[in-house]
Amino acid sequence: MGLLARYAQLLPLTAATPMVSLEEGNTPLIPLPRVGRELGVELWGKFEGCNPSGSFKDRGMVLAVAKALEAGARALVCASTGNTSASAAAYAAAVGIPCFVLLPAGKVALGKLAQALMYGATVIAVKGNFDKALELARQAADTCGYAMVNSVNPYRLWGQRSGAWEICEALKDAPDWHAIPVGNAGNISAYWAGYREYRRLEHISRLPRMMGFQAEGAAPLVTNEPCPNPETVATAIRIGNPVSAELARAAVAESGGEFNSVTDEEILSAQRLLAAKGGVFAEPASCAPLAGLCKLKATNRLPSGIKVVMILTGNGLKDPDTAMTQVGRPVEIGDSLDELLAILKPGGVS
Ligand code: AN7
Repeated sequence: MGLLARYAQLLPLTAATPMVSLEEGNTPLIPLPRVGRELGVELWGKFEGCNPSGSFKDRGMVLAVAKALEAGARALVCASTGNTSASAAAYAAAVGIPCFVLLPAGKVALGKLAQALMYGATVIAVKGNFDKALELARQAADTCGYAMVNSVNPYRLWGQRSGAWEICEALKDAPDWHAIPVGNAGNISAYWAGYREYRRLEHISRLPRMMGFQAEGAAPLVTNEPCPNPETVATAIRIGNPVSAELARAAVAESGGEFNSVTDEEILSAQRLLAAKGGVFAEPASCAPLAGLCKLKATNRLPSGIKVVMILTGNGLKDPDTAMTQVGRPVEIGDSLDELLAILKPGGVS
């Protein structure tokens, strides 16, 4: 069952809202005992890479597209660092309306670009960063009367609250820490709203600390000023002027959380750790929280024994280029058993 049906009572649906669905949501909350042991905490990863377009964006997009159809929209427009465009293009294809996506030229991971093109969106590469593309997309949506499906669209964040509801249902309460990557700052705000709502409904007994992690080269919420030229290997969060900055600051302040930044090197090393000791392949942006936890642990700022949920926002398969820069090549052999056995014996290959 998709999110609109599953959470109909908690979402702003009317009799006229079409029940759009790609069977999004209901993603696994994966225990990560080997990684957790290293950090001295009880650790889970909410693997949003299992959504139909491979990222958390589907949670909000399904509602935004349903409401756009309800309002009679003829086309969708968005700017994106990649995942929003893949999600918008997927739902546009499923419901049969055109989709226009604006991407920062040359700065979108290959898998995401392939998705938007395969789903049939019109893909427009803008000479400029995401923040510039977003400004253009907003103006274009206004001018053409098309539905704007970036997170400035309130239905996006509303749908994304569902991630918090699922975590609370799985753990029977909120975790101690909620660790999440922050780019345009919508998701952290949506999760906080979701947790607060479940607390108000008395489905949970407490609220988590909201721990937001940014890449050092694109960390406006850590430095407290817009970053004019954001740069990071985690292209999904290469954003200098977050639209939901105020909501995100409130979430962190009200929850007693923090914003922290991590270097690209720390992000990539966390990506390998998560894959090699967790069995979960998440894209670089999604690994900023784990990089941050490692750093907090190293500086004695990670309380031991707490329950930590990381939001693994996107699938690692979206950015094979970045992954391949970090790993070795396959071991090549001829076709003989001897060559194979030389490799298979313990210690045969480093
Ligand atoms: C994998 O697709 O902004 O803080 O245009 O793709 O809610 O922006 C993506 C953001 C984290 C940051 N992880 O979430 C876009 C876009 C992944 C992402 C974020 C994004 P927000």
